Amino acid sequence: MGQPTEWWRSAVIYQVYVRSFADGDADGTGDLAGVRARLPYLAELGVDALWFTPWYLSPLKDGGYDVADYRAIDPAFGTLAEAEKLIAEARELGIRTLVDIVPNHVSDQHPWFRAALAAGPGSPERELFHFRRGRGADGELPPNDWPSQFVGSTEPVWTRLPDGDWYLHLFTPEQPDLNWGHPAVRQEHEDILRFWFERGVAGVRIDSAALLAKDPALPSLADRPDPHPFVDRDELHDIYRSWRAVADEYDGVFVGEVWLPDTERFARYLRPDELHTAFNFSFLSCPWDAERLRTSIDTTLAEHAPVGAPATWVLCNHDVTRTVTRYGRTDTGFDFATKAFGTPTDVALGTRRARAAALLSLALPGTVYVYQGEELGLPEADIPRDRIEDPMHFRSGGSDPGRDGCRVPLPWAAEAPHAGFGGEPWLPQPDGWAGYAADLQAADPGSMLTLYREAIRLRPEFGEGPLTWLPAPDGVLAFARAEGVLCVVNLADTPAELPAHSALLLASGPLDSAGRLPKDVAVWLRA
Ligand code: TEU
Repeated sequence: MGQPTEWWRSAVIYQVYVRSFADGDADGTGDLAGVRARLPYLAELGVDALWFTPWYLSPLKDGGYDVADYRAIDPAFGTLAEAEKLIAEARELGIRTLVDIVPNHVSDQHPWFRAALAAGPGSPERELFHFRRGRGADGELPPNDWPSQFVGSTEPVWTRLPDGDWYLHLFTPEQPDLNWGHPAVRQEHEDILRFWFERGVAGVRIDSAALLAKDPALPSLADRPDPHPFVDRDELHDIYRSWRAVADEYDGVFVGEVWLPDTERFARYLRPDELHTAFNFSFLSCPWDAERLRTSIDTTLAEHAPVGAPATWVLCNHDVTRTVTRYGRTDTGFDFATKAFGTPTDVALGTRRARAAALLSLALPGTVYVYQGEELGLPEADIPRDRIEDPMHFRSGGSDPGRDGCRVPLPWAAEAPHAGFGGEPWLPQPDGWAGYAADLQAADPGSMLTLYREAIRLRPEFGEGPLTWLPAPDGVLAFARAEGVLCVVNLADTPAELPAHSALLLASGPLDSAGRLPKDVAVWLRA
């Protein structure tokens, strides 16, 4: 027998967007009390860990990705003592906790930024950020031409202060970028990591992980600087090596939010002394197409193998269009650049495909992420324009619908007010939302929730072994894992014969009358 496998190499990790998960005090905002009350639900779902999007003190200008104090819980969500209880209670149920660290920027209400504003141009306080004089005769032009990292945003990444200095913010003006060339910034983040590891968290998700390091000259992109002045810079690897040393003291793990098209560059973050894992956005963005999915799976496995890191499989998160809606469209891929209001979708078709995609992703070797509500098959909600809060919408000049449609408070109980979420939800729940309620689905053997529960329960049958593709007709994905368990997904127009098997373990939908696998259905079989 070899060493027991490290838990994070084959885990199911559930993403909790606290604000919309469950509202314990009925004020319309989800909170830690709500999560604690629902821990039995999460245990029954069978997940190994929870990733909490930022729960720290924040003005919530970007859903908490604008942190004012990393060592305090936002009062809307609860207290630090409650977070500690939650971490301990989850652990008693066998569920680990990951927190979300946002190292690229802080809130403009963070004490460091307030001090920098007060201290004025040229002060040491301003060296913790990127303050510069502007271009032009009177410094009236921004220091460079960098584009916003909210894709589709037409807004500048520089804001000018009355004292004439400009400051850099790759996201909103309320999220000033930190200067990672400054030793105090590095020291502070290592302390923050320790603070949370000391409180029992098992891991950390790293927000915008490939963006923090900047070329100190802040050159304009028009001058074609090489390397890129703020994406994927080599200095990052040194930062993550020192973070890894901290994590290793606590057996902690990292998952990086690394959006990089270059697979070789991506894999560099996963070297043995850097991040344990990173999100697989190629799989998330991939259209519902057999060849494209197969290529994405093969590329993913091939890029991870040399560095010995497990792959992750992600279908959605708090930034992207919900799977059920996306898979029901003509264009089933995800791309920030093509998001638009009113894109038609066939939710029944999308749901059928999302069920098959759940079985596909849960059969693959590596770690799977489930975003809250994915297990309920929630569609993307249409948010009335006057209720949209997401800055991505406003910074696109109103053309991008933003990300609120995947952040609507969850339906828990069909008969309760606000579908059992709690108080009047901070984002409106669309008509019919109660029909997706967890209590209805728990009692329905054909529901998405039941499918997820069964799939997560059966997933260990696949073991830890590698994936082997089996011969299959065009449009059919069929693979075996070393333990002799098979996954077959039919994306072709015609029904497919099942390979020889001794048992059918799970199916995302019924087989046809001849026992064949219909279009957009997946099965797990024992060989
Ligand atoms: O998202 C990061 C993000 O939006 C960018 O990495 C972007 O996706 C990329 O540049 C596209 O090419 C994270 C959070 O998940 C998101 O909710 C926050 O709004 C954002 O960071 C800012 O903290």
